[in-house]
This record gives sequence, structure tokens and C-alpha cells, in this order.
Amino acid sequence: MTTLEQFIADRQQEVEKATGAFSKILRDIGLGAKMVSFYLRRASLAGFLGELGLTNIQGESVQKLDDMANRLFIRLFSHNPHIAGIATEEEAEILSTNPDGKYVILLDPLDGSSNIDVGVPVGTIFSVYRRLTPIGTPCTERDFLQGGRQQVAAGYVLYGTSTLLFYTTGRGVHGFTLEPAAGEFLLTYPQVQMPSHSSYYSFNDNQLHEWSLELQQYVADLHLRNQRAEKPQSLRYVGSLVADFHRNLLKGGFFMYPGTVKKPEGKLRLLYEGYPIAWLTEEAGGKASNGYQPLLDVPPHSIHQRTPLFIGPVEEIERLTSFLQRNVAVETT
Ligand code: AHM
Ligand code: MG
Repeated sequence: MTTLEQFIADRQQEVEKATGAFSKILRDIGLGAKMVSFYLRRASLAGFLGELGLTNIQGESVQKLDDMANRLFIRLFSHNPHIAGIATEEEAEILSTNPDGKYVILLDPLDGSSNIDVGVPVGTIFSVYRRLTPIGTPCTERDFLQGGRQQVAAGYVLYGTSTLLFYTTGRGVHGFTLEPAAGEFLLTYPQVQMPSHSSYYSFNDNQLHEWSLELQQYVADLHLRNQRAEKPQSLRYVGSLVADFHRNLLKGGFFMYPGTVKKPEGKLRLLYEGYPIAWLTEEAGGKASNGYQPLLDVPPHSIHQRTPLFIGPVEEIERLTSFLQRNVAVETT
């Protein structure tokens, strides 16, 4: 049995020259994940459910557990001397923490807020960059706006029937399962590969009438293929990105959250959700796009920027994007 700590220690040279800084960051993520997992399990009995009564920078109502997870991770990382700054989905501005730190971290502390109160899986998403500004000075937004290809680590924690931690440092995707008796994450998925065939589709179609004609045609094509297929793709949609992505990663499926005519940029955030999930997808052999270019290549201009998101097996995403780019002859029933 390999613990997360052991695995990180054995492989830290992949990211840096044995200074231990990077390992400590991943260890802190593991520690935060164990604590959030514990809070979530006690939430309904301890009165942690419901809204906090505040609205965040995204204009969304903050749940008590959103706030707890956000404060917990900020506290953990503020005490980590290797982290120069933190940006989270819940905070309006970046937080400059330790001027001597080499890295900055971005977090969606608790993703899938609408599912917290009903015991449905939620997640944490993280993304780490080496800072650009000189060590010894406060970090700036520039350190966070480097673009998806500059990530040095990215991953998520899924708080589901078990608590899982999956991450990449650019050499594939590795997955760990929390063994509650030992309080340790154990390596359970050494090298994850996304199946090349899509068996599931995951999207909320309540705005379908507001989607582009090309995307509506793709959806018609999907249903037409399903009518004819021996093994049609099945709908699975949790409404927590981490849970939907995780299922699709292991079982083969695609997820999309497109823009609409009124909100062309969609709902999900490029830095906290888009880049990390896109990198994991590519590292597992899949494809991630904003509909027109690889998601990792979409230039960042602000920390809370939103983006349309299309992620899954290469073949399905290529088909989908060729509809968006009007390269496919459309057949209708
Ligand atoms: P959140 O960060 O406020 O929790 O919102 C993000 C979530 C994703 O986890 C999920 O994919 C999406 O919102 C679901 O949105 P919708 O309810 O519109 O389908
Ligand atoms: Mg989120």
C-alpha cells in the first residue's frame, strides 16, 4: 500500500530539485481534504448546512460549508512558507501570503454548492503555478494569470461514497482513496486513462433553446445516434463538476457547460475549474475545449473569468466541436 505522502516523496524530483516545497503543498491539500471530508460527514448533525446569508464575487449565495472550506484552505496555505499567494472562487481579490514562497495556488474550495444540503457528492478543485514575480516580493495577479499550460500541478478531491484525491503533475493522472481508519490517502489508481469511447453524456439542457443552432444540431445528432446505436450513451448529470467529471474519467463520457446567447461565456470558471479539469483530461488521454480551441490555450485575462467547457473522449469532443465549427453535414430525422 502506497500512501499519498510516500508517492509524493518518491516523485517530487519530477517537479523540483528535492527542496520539499512542492511535496508540502500536496500534503497540505491532502490534509485540507481530510478535514473538509470530516466536516461534510458531520454537516447535517452539527448544523453546518444552509446559506451563510452572503453573496460572493460570483453573485452566488454562499453556503456555510463553502465558507468553512474556503477559510480552512486559506488558513492551511497561509501557514505554508512555500505558497506566495492564494486565489479562490469565493474571494474577490488574490491573497498575497508569503513573499518568500515559490508557488501560487488557485482553488474552488467546495464545488457543487447546490448539492451540499442534500448529501450529494461535492468536490474541491486545485491548481498550482510557479510564481513569475521575484521571490521576496508580494505576488501579484500576474502570477495567477499565466495560462493553463503553465500549471505545475492540478487535481480534485471528490467527497462521495468515499473521499478520492486525483492529481497530475504532467506525467499522467494518479488517484488516491481515503482510508478513514488510517486517516491516509492510499494509491488506488496509479495511472488513469479515460476510455476512448463515450458511454455517458452529462449536461444541463435547461437552456438548450438559448444555445447556438450548431450546438442544438449536435444534440439532435447525439439523440439520432443513440436511436440507432446498439449501446446508446446514457445521460448522467449530478450537477457537481467534480462528480460528473470523475465518472466520465473512469467510465468514459463527456461533459459540457456551454455558453448561451445571453451569456456566451457560460457559467464555469476558467482558472478554478476549466484549466485544472482540462489538464487532467489531456493527461488521461481525453480532450478539453472551449468549442473553438483547446481549453488550456484560452488566454486568461481576469481571475474570475468564465468559459464554455466541453470535455471528454477525443472522438466525441472532436465531433462536437466540428458541429460548432460547422464542419459536419447535419442529418436530421
Ligand atoms: P459552484 O462553483 O457555485 O458550485 O458552481 C459550479 C457547479 C458545477 O459543479 C456544476 O457542473 C455546475 O455548477 C452545475 O450548474 P447547473 O446547476 O446550472 O447545472
Ligand atoms: Mg465551482
